[in-house]
Formats: sequence, C-alpha cells, structure tokens
Amino acid sequence: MKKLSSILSIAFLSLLMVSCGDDDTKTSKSGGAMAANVAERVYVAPGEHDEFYAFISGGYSGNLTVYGLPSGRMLKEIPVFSQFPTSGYGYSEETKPMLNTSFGFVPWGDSHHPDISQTNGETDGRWVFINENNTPRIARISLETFETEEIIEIPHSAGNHSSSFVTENTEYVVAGTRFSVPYPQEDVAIENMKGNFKGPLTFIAVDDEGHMKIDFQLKMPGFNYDLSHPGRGDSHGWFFFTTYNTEEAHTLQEVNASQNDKDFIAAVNWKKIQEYVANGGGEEIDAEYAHNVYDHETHAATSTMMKKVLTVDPREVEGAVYFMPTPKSPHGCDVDPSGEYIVGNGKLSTDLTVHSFSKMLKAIENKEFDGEAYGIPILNFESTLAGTVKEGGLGPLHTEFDGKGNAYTTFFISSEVVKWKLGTWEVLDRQPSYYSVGHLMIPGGNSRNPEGKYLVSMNKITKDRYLPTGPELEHSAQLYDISGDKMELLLDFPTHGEPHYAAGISADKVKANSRKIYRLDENKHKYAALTEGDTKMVRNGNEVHVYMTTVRSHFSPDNLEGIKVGDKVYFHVTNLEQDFDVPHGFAMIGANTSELLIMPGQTKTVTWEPKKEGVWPFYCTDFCSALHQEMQGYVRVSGKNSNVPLKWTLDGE
Ligand code: K7E
Ligand code: CUA
Repeated sequence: MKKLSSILSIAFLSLLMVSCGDDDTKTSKSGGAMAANVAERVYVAPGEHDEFYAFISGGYSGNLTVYGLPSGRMLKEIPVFSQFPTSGYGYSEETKPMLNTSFGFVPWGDSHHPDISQTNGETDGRWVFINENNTPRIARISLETFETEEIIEIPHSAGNHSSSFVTENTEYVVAGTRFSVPYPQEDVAIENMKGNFKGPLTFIAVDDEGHMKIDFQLKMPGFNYDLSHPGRGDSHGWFFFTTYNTEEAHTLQEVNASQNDKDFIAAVNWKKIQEYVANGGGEEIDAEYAHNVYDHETHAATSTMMKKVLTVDPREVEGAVYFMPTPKSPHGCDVDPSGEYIVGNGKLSTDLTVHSFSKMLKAIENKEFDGEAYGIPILNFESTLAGTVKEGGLGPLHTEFDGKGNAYTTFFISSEVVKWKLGTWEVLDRQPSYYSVGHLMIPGGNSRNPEGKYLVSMNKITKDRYLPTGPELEHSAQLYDISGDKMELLLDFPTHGEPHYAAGISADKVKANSRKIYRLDENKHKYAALTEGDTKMVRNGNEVHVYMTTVRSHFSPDNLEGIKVGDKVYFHVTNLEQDFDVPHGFAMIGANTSELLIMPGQTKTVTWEPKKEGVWPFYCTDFCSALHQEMQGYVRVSGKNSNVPLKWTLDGE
C-alpha cells in the first residue's frame, strides 16, 4: 500500500511535469539545415506512394484508420464496429447485419488492437483483425477490399481486451476477457466474485478464406486478462497473457487490485488444448453470440446467432497452462522475434521483467513450482526470469522489436520511448514523446521479421502539438527513425479516435492485391439491376422495391411515381461503372438514415418512408463528373389512398 502510494505520487508529479512541458517542445523544433534534412525523410512527393501502410486503431471511434508512412498521411477510415454515415456502413440494408449482436443492433464500438495475418511468422498482407472491447467482438478486414468482411461476437466475455492477436500461421485469433464475470452469466451477489467468477480466453480458428469459428474457450480463474501475444519460433504453440487483479477485488480496484507484489503472465500451450479438443475433449455449453459475414458477390451481410460454445477446464489438460509471476500489475505482454523472450511491463513499476521461454520449459520439466492458483501451477519467479531492464522509466506499457536485437518500450508516466538491448537488458537510448505515450508500433514488430526502419508512438495527450481546436484535440502519433543507433523524431501527425496499437506492413505486400472494382458480371445481389433495361419498381403491399442504376451522369429511373405516404420504399442502387475510383452516392430528402456510397459494380440499399405528399428530389452525393450536379431525380408522393399507378421513367421512356 505504502509502495503503491509512493509510486502514484511520483506518477502524479511527472504528470505535472508533462503538462508544463511546453518549453521542451520548443527545443525539439530544431530549425535550419537539420529541419530540412528531417523534412526530406518524411517527404513523399506528389504522386509518389508511401513505403508502409499503418493500420491504426480508432479506439472509441470503433473504426480502423489507414495511414501511409513515412508521410503520416491518412489514406482511409475503415468502418468496423461503428456506423459510418460517410459510406452508409451500418445504415444500408446490406451492412446493418454486420453490427448485430446477442444484445441486438449495437451501432458503436471501442476498437483496440489491430494485428495483421501471418504466414510462417511473417505478416502476409491478407487481413487485419481487430477487437472490440465493450461489446466483445473480433472483426476481420480484407486487405484486398479494405472493408470489414466478418465480425464474430465473443460469448461469456466482458471487456474484450487481451485480443485480437494472431498465431504464426493465423491458426488462431485469440480473445481474452478483461473483466472476470460469472461463467456463464447469472444473477449473483457481486461480493461473491472471488473464486466464483471466471476469465474465459477464447481461441478462434481461422480458415484459408479467413472465416472465423470459435474452437474453444479456456475457463481460467477470475483474474483480469489484460494483453497477450503468441509465441513464435520455438515458442510457437504457446500464447502468453498478462493478468492483473489476481487479488480478485470487486471494488476500488485502483487500490485493491494493486495489493499483490506480483501478478501473473499465463502461459497457455494451445497446441495441447487443440489436440485435446480434436480428440473430443471439452464440454459444450450454452452461449449466444452473433457471427456476421459480408459477401462480396451478394454485396450483403448475413448474421447468424450461434448457440453453443466448447469450454475447456485448463486443469483437465495436463501441462496446458502455467503462471509466471510478474511484478506490478503487468500491462503489455510482448514476445521478441525469436520467440525466446516474453516481456511483461509492470505498469506500476520502473522495471521490465523479461521471462525466458527455454528457462520456462526447464522449470516445468523440473517442477520448479511455487504453489498453485486454482489448480494451475505457479512457476518459480527466478526460474523463468531472463533478466530485468532496470530504471527504464516510469509506467512501462508496451514493447516492440526492430529485428536487430533491440526492443523499444513506451513509458506512459515519464512520457518517453526507451530503446534497450535484448540479452544484456541495458538501456541504449531514450527519446521523449509528446505526451503520455500508450502504444508504439514498428511495421512487423509483432512477427518473426520486423521491418525496423520506423517506429510510431501513439500518444494519449496532444496539448500544444497542433493548432488548438477547442477543448477536444485529436490524439497525436509521432514517427521516429530507428535505423541508426539513436532514435530520431521526424514527424507529428494527428490520429482519429484513440489509437490503441497499430499494425504496419510494407506497401509492397499489399498494394498489388488491392481491388479496383467489383465486377458487374459477378454481382449476385438479389435486387441488382445489371443494365438500365432491368430497372423497375415492384409493389408488395406497402413495400416498394426500386431497382435503380447509376452511371455518369444519371440515375435510371430518374422520375418515379405511384409512391404513397405510409409506404416503405427500398432504393436498391447498382453502380454500373466498371472504372477504378468512380463511386456514386445516393441521398433522398427526408430519409432517416445516411447516404449510400456505392462502389463500381456494387448494389446498396437505403430505406425511405415518405411522410409528406409532394414531389421530392434525390441526388448523387459524390462529385463524379462534370455533370455531377445534373445527377438527380424526382419521386412523386401521393396520398395514402390515392391510386396513382407505379411509373418509372428516364427521359420519358
Ligand atoms: Cu488496448 Cu495499452 Cu489498454 Cu491502449 S491498451 S494503451
Ligand atoms: Cu454520380 Cu455524382
């Protein structure tokens, strides 16, 4: 307790230092030849492309943003867990099912940790996975279309935080619960938490097409599972999770969850459990979770409610799980490119604890245990310890690697990135980051083969880094050159939402596969009109389906009659363009939803319930040609009991 309060007061002092650190920034803005030299290194000339893609988590925006490095230019915002009126994601009939959950339609999410799919331990540029914390979900985004293709909800989880990291060949995407909860959920007194709540860790199998399926849930003790990373190389087959609140406190966690000097890193031998499950092990229990899949041929998503999940009691699988004691409520849990070192960042400490995988195996063999927790053996601390990075800074959070034997750790409280050497544990360099850095990313930094040229720090506080924009400022990312002995700060750029982690990859691994159009001859949408001759209006009771097309620069049809107040009108709009980068938009006055943005060859649907008689215009929202302003039409709305027949025309035909 005493120790904690002294740490917290140091923390408070250094926060004060951060907030009055304005003078520091002045000195970092070096002028003259130096600045010109730095500017050149991030300058990407007009028409040239960046060297890397960075996929930056959007945090409470629920989305994922795509940046180019080294320029720091934002290339795209990909909607994932939140509705996105810019494109109609989560508003169009086709994409609404993507946001379906066991709680119903959830239009917002808190996205955290993107991770790129891997083959043989290297990023392969097929997909990005990202977790949603609040309503536990994992999404898969295609790097061919840069669209969200699949979302799976995680049952029995709460605060899906130690997620969504992938194993070396994308065998699994892993999702761990941050909050321990009754498993399965039930109505119990909160004070009965200790010993009764559980902390399920979910292993989601990924097939060759990327489709996700929950293979099993590991029913772990009711600790908080904070972050995780897979083993690689020799430790491939294992997964490591940091825990905190091993005290299992249910109230005032800021004090009560910091009583134990050490929490654990849980080492999970998933290969053993995979085998156990393949041989019929585990128990099927009731669950309810949505599995949503988007199909690029029907241009539509389907949502299926799943009812069962396989649960595994870790104690039933001999040798499947061990605890490694790790000081001071560890947050980040990072594995070096060789797979030998597992770094636990005790966020209430100044030191980093590094465990050795080979020592861990020996300790298991020699049964060097220090008791057990709920039947799971606790390994002796000294037996697995590889080394300690001393006095790195204050409040270590996350670590990445450059593939040249160095590691880089962010220190939130002392607001710096610290470079240290694997094996000798000596601190080699430190650079301030403005301000209060959370995550950092090196392209491929979570793989066997990092591309250690740049490092991006993602900072929680922005203060004076940009022109003021009222009380709310975008968070700030900073780009460092790490190719030399010393890190060099090159660039600041704003991020959107709160960037919890990012994943980077060289552009060469992605850009050649990037899709340019959807082919009309592959369009299997139920309501597609593939030529202007196929356009029509069909009434079914008070529902009217409009099969509409767009092409530069008109809608077909563009005059519609026979709609009545009280109808439910579905505009199914097919974009007939087959050229790269020619979307059309569709907006209807009085629609209680967003616009549609329809890519070439795609069909999208918006619903409109006309409330007033009259003649109401619609138009294209995306400036698509010199005659974009002419791209418009009218819908005549008649009274409820009128008998104006359905009529759709273009230029009188
Ligand atoms: Cu998702 Cu470090 Cu809470 Cu961000 S984690 S910093
Ligand atoms: Cu089509 Cu503007």
